[in-house]
Amino acid sequence: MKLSGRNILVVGLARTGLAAANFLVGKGARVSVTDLRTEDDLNDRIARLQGKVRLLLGRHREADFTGADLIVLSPGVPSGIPPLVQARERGIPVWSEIELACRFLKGTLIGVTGTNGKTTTTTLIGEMLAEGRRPHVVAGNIGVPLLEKLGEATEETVWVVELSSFQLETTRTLHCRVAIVLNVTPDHLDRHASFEDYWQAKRRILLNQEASDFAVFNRDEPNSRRMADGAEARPLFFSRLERCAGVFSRDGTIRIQVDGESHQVMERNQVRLKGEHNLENTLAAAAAGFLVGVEPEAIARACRRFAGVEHRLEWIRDLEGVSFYNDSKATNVESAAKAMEALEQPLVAIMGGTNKGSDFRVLRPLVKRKVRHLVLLGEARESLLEGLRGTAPVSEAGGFEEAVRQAFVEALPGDAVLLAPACASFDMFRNYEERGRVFKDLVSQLTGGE
Ligand code: UMA
Repeated sequence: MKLSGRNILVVGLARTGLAAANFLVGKGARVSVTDLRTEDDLNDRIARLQGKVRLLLGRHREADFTGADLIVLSPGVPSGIPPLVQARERGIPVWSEIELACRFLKGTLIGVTGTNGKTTTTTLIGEMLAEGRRPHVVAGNIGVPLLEKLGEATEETVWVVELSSFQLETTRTLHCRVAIVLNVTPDHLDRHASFEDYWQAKRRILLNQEASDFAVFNRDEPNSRRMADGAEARPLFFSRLERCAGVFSRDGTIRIQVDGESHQVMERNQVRLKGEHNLENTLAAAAAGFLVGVEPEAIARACRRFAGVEHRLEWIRDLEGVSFYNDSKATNVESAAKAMEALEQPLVAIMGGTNKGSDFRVLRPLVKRKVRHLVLLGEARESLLEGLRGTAPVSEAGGFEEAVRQAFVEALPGDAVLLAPACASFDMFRNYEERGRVFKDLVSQLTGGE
């Protein structure tokens, strides 16, 4: 599609919208941006717009949508809002920023999706490519819009792109050389009509793949595994439980087995990341690295070195024998459970935020087994209280400062205080990153003797 002179509406002016608007201006399009937030709220973003952009702020007007030749949607904007429905009914294409980028992308694409572990896996693949001295770009849902990075790529570039269901929903021409589906468990059910709908959105990562491409699934997780049925690409698997065609961990060793090639990559206990879920992420990353030609030695070096990413089981400090961990990225029940499982110590868990339609009762056995004390806060406080009643002693906090103080008071030497909200952050923060940073600051300020 020729963009020059076209009337293009960008919906949402945060990271994605800003990158999309600037890219489109550069292509000579006539760009408008609409956002529910007002000019005052968006000052810093507006200042970073390069060139002439029409601002339609404070609300979404149907006429702005139906008058466009193309709409580029930020992932945080639900694709079912009425003006978008109207526009679609009139045949106006609605694209994600990923879709727009795919049309200009040079190089090899590794796509990573799944409910949990995407960012860790994406980052680790990047580390493997760095160890293998391959030119690469890490982008996508990880926080870096693809469009921002297009200029850096050549035919040699390997793109490692984290893809969310929201991004995949409005993507059509994506073509991954290697597609990875880590796991699919209930999440974002406030946005997707049903779990099946969410699963179908995730499955779009396989779009346009051919028999010479690869699709990598989690053999140990049924919703990922069943995606292999009907995949056009070569299906491969990763497993921490059994031997399989792909990458697996057995007898304390991580191995690759593809097309009769067999490599012993490393000892399992040399992987620096903690937790079984991170072993899965490591195996998936190793599969991707290997399939684009990174040597097993380079894969192993990256796994020995990689200490994880911010806001995922991030150790902050020890104080009076209590360890503090930030897992602000645990925005759903499943990821909160994984964080709790990964730590060996008894836990004081801080939970709460915006509920995304989760059923907290599934956490009951785990909380009962691992959590000494629960500190609840935010909008989801009541639902959490209801869902976890009787599993552990509970205190409620009015805000994060109080929550951190209460958690420290309740913790005994040898315990870990873990922020694993199982909720989104939007009731109190702009995003999970901000929540994590506030938590870390508060923890750093604790002085002991409390
Ligand atoms: N807005 C509207 N109309 C609406 C709703 C929102 O105008 O109906 C506006 C808001 O006022 C705001 C803007 O849209 O100004 C927000 O857009 P956005 O939420 O898409 O924000 P971005 O900064 O562009 O971030 C998005 C992803 N956000 C979401 O998917 C919610 C980021 O993923 C991603 O890193 C970034 O693009 C770059 O690709 C974050 C995330 O939470 C990390 N992702 C979810 C997850 O991982 O679970 C999917």
